[in-house]
Amino acid sequence: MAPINTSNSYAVVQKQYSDTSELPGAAYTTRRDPYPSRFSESPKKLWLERHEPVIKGRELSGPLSAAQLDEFEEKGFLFLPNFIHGAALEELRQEIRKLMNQEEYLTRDFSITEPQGNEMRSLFAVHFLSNTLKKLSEDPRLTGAVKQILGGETYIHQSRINYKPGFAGKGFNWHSDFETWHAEDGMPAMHAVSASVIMTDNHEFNGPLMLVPGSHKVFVPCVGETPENNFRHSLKRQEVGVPGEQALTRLIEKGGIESVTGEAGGLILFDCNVLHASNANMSPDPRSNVFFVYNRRDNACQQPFAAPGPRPEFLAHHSDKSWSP
Ligand code: 6CS
Ligand code: FE
Repeated sequence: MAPINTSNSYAVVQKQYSDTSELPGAAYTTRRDPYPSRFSESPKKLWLERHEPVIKGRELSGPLSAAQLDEFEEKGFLFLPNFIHGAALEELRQEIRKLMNQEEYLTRDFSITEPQGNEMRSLFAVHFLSNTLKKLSEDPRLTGAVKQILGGETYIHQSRINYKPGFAGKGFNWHSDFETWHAEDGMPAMHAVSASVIMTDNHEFNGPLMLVPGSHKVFVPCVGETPENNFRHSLKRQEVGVPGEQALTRLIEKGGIESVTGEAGGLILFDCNVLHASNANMSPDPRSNVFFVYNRRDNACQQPFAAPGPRPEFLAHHSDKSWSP
């Protein structure tokens, strides 16, 4: 295995939340962090190497072909058009409409409204709110693909519906999900994958997902300490955990930017560390998708690596614990 980077330039500027942990066992008090982030000043290196392989279950049989696994390994994502269609798609779209129209969710912390406005932007923990979505998250075509990628048993770390209403839906800044899950949720290593089923057509103008192919192969430490209760702000507009422009520029020079456009019912599988973002919805057509994040069971979250305290469970589920509103 490649050596862990312990460069002093990182150690001095990163607040060692882990060192102040009062937890018994003290496993966290001396833990080294291979993926340090949330620095108070710019780290010397633009990125660090990734330690985990991207594809860990190549030998397992499953729905993904060798060529699809190669593409995922190389680019950090894969689009499978027409994953759901016909009556099944219509049933899901109705279920999502029903969930997004639940008035009583609007005032709850697991529903996130637009930065300016009252429209629901994200609804979390949806596999616990809806049996239909739980069933979708257990679809053998999904769990089979996830197993080929991660190579072991998984649980759902996070689930959500994202919704960008026509004209009003705002975008998401560039980020790696793993950077947040590691810093704020204590996810130790890169053994997670996101599955996003697009529930509306995604086109150039309604704010489709944009990704930087190949960016998942490195870890970009970010500048900016994590404020207390950062999630209250970051889910509306992420400001910490956003890579610097120099790193972004270099990675985009190498890999470019790809947006995923396609018809409702398509599936995007993406690595937990691939850099991604999306623009505001400038069209009349709403854009929505449902996300499940699968994390390998042996990679269960610990104490956060770079945040004052853990986030609420609706953002970071425990492997063997159910959740209810
Ligand atoms: O906070 C999270 O878990 C997810 N949401 C945002 C806006 N960024 C990081 C991660 O994708
Ligand atoms: Fe994300």
